[in-house]
Order: sequence, then C-alpha cells, then structure tokens
Amino acid sequence: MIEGFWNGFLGQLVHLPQKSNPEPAPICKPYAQAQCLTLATKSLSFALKMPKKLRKAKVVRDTSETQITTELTVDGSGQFNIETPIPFLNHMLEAFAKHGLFDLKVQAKGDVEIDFHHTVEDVAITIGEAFKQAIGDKAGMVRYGASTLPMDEVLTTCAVDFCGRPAMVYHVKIPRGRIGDFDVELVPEWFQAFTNASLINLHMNVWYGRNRHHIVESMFKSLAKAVDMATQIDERIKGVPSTKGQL
Ligand SMILES: [Mn+2]
Repeated sequence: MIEGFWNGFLGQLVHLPQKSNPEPAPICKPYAQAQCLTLATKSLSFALKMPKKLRKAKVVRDTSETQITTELTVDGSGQFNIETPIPFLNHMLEAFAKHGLFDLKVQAKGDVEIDFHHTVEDVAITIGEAFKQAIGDKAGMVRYGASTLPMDEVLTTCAVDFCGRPAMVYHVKIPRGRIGDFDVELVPEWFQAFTNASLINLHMNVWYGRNRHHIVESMFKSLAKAVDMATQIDERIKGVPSTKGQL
C-alpha cells in the first residue's frame, strides 16, 4: 500500500524496491535521494504561494509600565531588530523571527527596575496583536501548524490553530531558576500573553530535557515553525479555512 503510494507519487524518477526484488534498494543512491527530496519540495511549493500583498502590522503600546513599538511582516525572510532591556528575551525573539521567517522589529522600554514581568508580558501582547492584525480574515491561510523540534537534549512539540479563540495548553517543566537574569517563571507568562493577543490555540509540550536555556529556546523555535506553517497561504484553499465561513 505504502510502496504503491510512493511509486505513484514519485513516478519515473526513482524506483522503490519491490517485495519480490532480492537486490538491495536502488533508491539508496545519493542522486536518487536528492531527486526525491527536490520533487517533494517542489510539489509543496506548487500549493503554497506568497500573498499578493505582504501581510504586515505595526502595534504601538504605551502604558505607565511599558512603551513598545512592534513591527511584523508575516511574509518576511527572518530579518530582525530586537531592542528590549532583557537580553535573554532579545535572544528568544531573534530566534523566533529567524526560524519563522518573519521580519520582526521590537523597540521596548519597561519598568525592569521592578522586575521583567511587565515587559515580557507586554512584548508578547504586541507580537500576538501584530499577528492578529497582519493575517486579517485568514482567507487562503493554512490555519493549523505544528512542529516537533529538537535542541540538544530537549524535544519540544508546539501546535497552533489560528481559530480566533485563545486557549493555551502548557505541558512544560523547567527547573526553577534563572537564565542569566531572566527568571524562567516568566516563560509561561510570555506564551499566555501571546496566545491571548493573537487569539490562537497554543499547545506546548516539552517531552524531555534538562537545560533551562535549551528548553526555552526550543519552545520559541518550535512556536516559530508552527506559526510559519499555519500562516502559509495555500492556493488550494478558497476563502476562509472554516466550515463556519469565518474565523
Ligand atoms: Mn541560545
């Protein structure tokens, strides 16, 4: 069954071993494998397309606790310019932009003399809000995305649905403590604020891992890959991707 599928899918390019064939698999030549990968990538790129107009948003949030300007291009190339007073947060947002292929500019000031809480949360609100604004009515959008991402000894799965309803399921255990001067108790605050502002379902599962830095970084990268997948435009999807007709 599976062999039949792949033979049909790959056509004449490669020949998968038949059950009756006593010879080793001929597909194991590097060239055949390269062809196979190229074909698979191409078949995907036929369906995915860039929107006619790049999806972007600028969000300004000015309160007595934080002053933040965030600019996002969903259809970007991973360019970033992140300036917050929290170095570890900068590192995470740079990874998020880079691996999600979003262009992201964040200029943030905050009352970090109290602690990092307000700034971490409010930066997440502006990025979530920017996604919500940039993707608009979600016409033609894939909507769902998921990524299982390894980082050294950590394995993390993030799944998202841009359904218009905020819900977070968070199965993450991080050893208590700090990464640099960043307290890991702020990590769920960032993801909850992002979830609420972008109106998505976010399921975050860290299956295993030890190192705080690796765990948190794998979460941001996994979110990036999942959101990138979910926000792609697929030319096969006509209109809003919901049987309700709107999201
Ligand atoms: Mn790192």
